[in-house]
Amino acid sequence: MFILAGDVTERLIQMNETVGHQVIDWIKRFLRQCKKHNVVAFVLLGTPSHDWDQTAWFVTENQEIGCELYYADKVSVVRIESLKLDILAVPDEAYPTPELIWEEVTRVLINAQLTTVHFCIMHGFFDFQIPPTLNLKSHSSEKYLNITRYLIFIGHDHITKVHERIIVHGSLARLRHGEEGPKGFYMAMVDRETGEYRLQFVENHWAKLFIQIRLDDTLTNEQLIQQIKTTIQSLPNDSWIQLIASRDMLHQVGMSEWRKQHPEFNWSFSPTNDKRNGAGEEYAFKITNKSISVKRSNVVEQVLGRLQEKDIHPEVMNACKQYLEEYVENVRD
Ligand SMILES: [Mn+2]
Repeated sequence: MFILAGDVTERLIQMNETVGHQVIDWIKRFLRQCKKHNVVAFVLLGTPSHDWDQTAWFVTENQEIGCELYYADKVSVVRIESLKLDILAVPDEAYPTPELIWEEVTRVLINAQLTTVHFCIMHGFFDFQIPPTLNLKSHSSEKYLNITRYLIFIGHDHITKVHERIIVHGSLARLRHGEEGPKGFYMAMVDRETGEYRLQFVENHWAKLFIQIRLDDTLTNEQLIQQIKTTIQSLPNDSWIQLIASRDMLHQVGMSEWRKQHPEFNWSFSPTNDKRNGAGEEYAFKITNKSISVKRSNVVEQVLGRLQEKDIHPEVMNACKQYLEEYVENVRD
């Protein structure tokens, strides 16, 4: 089975963009390879502001290709008959809090008449992934481990971590500074009798490099320039380099000169008093903007949610709900 645990794309893609064509072409090639090698494909919806439901392209493209594809865009138990596996799928932000998501998990397990599943495929953060100082809400690793016979795969975090039987696979490529760890994917082999498993991390050696250079303030100007030159000399083109130092030092080493002399790299300069430095880990968690895509399945809930904030009489609300539902049912796509 080949698992894509959410965030296949990182933004909304317009149909007239070249990258849009490339993504659809990639999806087709991926599905054809799965079909050819008789591999089950499992695709989970990730963060709404990254995937924007574009992952549904897999389903549309697969209508002609016909590989064994499972697409999960809600909290659900997915039964894979060909492999005799029960999978719990948990997309990102399926409900406003991890507690409500867990309630839904218990509900879908009861409906499926199950107390455990073989694997969980999830998107979001577990408790052990969040720095304790941040006090952010997250999935309980204990609860999910208790209902999982084999392994849990969770997407969202760019950096890979393994905690007990939970595999945070991380991203395939590097996306920003402060995340210099290896990027790639995992191969997992599970003995279905004993539950014993073997994990192999396959590093993507083509992942673009993001290198931070902290300038040592005890060095002379010439030594600093030498420090930068030594670090960048073996880097592949199109690497991202960030110099971190006080504003004065950054001026001394000549920011625009580096850009001019080495246009093969992407340069950025970060003064040490910039809050984003040194707190890279915390910064990564402070994304509070929420994006949603309005669609037939959620438009009533979204409009009523807005109206509820406006202190409208319950009878009027009920009438609105009824009219909206009727309208959505009758309107054409
Ligand atoms: Mn995500």
